[in-house]
Amino acid sequence: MTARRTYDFVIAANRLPVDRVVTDDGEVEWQRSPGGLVTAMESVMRGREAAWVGWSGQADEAPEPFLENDLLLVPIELTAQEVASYYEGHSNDSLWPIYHDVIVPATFRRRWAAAYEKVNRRFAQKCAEVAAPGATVWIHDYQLQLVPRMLRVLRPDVRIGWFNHIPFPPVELFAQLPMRHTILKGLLGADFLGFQRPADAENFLRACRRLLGAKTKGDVVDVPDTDRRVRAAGVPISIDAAGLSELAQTDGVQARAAEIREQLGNPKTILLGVDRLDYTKGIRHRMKAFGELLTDGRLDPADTMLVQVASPSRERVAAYRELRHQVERTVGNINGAHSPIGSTAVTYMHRSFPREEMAALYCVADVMLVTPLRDGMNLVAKEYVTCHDGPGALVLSEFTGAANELKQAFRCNPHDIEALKHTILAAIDAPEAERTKRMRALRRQVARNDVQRWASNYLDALKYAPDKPPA
Ligand code: GDG
Repeated sequence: MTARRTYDFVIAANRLPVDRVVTDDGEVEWQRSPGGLVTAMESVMRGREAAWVGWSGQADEAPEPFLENDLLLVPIELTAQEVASYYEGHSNDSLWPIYHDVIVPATFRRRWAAAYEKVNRRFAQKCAEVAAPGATVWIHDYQLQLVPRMLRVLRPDVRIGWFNHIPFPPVELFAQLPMRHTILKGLLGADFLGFQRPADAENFLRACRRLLGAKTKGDVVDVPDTDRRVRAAGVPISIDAAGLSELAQTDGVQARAAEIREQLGNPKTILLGVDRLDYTKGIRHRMKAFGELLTDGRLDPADTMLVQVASPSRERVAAYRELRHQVERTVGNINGAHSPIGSTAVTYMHRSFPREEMAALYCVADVMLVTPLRDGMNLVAKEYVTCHDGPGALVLSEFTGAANELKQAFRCNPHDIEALKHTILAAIDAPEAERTKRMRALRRQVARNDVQRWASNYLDALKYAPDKPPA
């Protein structure tokens, strides 16, 4: 059917923006997943012929390309073994730890690396098939770092951009990767490389100088042995602030927020954590600080409680299973030691919730705890300040990309437990006027720099990247 048509705007990401659901009568349906990337793309794809290349999330299954609201979805097939080697192995057990400060040790396996190359080639070939002459192809994230170069070889006519959702590590860590040269050369196939922070782009430029001997001038690299130049710069991602703020203000969400407060027993202070259950998110450090504040008697479990949403993530990777045990043991210990009869000091939920429920939780939280040890951006911080209308407080780790922009947050170093305790208390105890003022400034910051702005900034940077100066 549509397979032979080509498109002037192509997105490639590990996952398609849809989830497979089986209806009650056994039919397979695809539901649009509500992520921020999809929303951002909707605004830039409007009025364009666009295709999205990605994996469906099901191993050994490759549905034919299908249309979803004018967007052609092009599934990439992955075998169960490729899911284990390309995705869980090389992407999430080799690259992810290296790109996040080696919080847990990285594991390298040659067959994982080989599968990563093979799957990247499959993505590149599919992009080459669906891209129209002179198309723009926007590739996303650490799973697809070899695609830019592979695609350039197949289709030198297309404009290629890549955006990294996670940090880019300092060269001292990056250099551990057996595939380090291949990755740098792979990325240099693009015209423009976008990162969450300028510091990530600088790490990339330094790696090009040190490991490839490339020359750089400002934020532009001369690609060795070619006459090409590639720009690398920070373009911080954001959220659909207007859409989320509208959702948070609906009667349904407001009523649910009041109901949650009631169900929690109307405590004076509700602290909230929302994370994928990932060792980068600093959940254990947060729990430790909260537990000690209760033990020290500086917080009273009768009027302060912590709600922690930990959405299930990468459960087949050993480090994630271990983290789950540790977090659940800690929650059990805190609750065993401190929960009053009829309530719990920590309400822990290891499951996912609909967007409306997340918005209600953000509305009800007096203090939001965002304490990652390393995080590319952290959208949860931006979602909280957008939803919470009133005197809230955001405790934000300095090791998130978001800390670069959200200057009115209560900033913390999660490794320093004593200081973290201090910051949590400061956020709880700050005068209402100060909390209101800080939150207003934060909300304004996110509203001005929303995901639509991110996407258009990115695409402008790609259009005017140095190989092609402004007309
Ligand atoms: C990567 C980078 C970067 C979570 N639980 C539920 C749920 N969520 C939503 C949140 C938020 C998103 O998932 C998580 O985004 P984060 O940015 O916090 O973190 P990662 O998943 O690690 O994302 C990160 C991001 O890419 C974007 O570039 O910021 O640094 O690691 O939107 O709300 N949503 C729903 N139910 C849940 O239970 N509906």
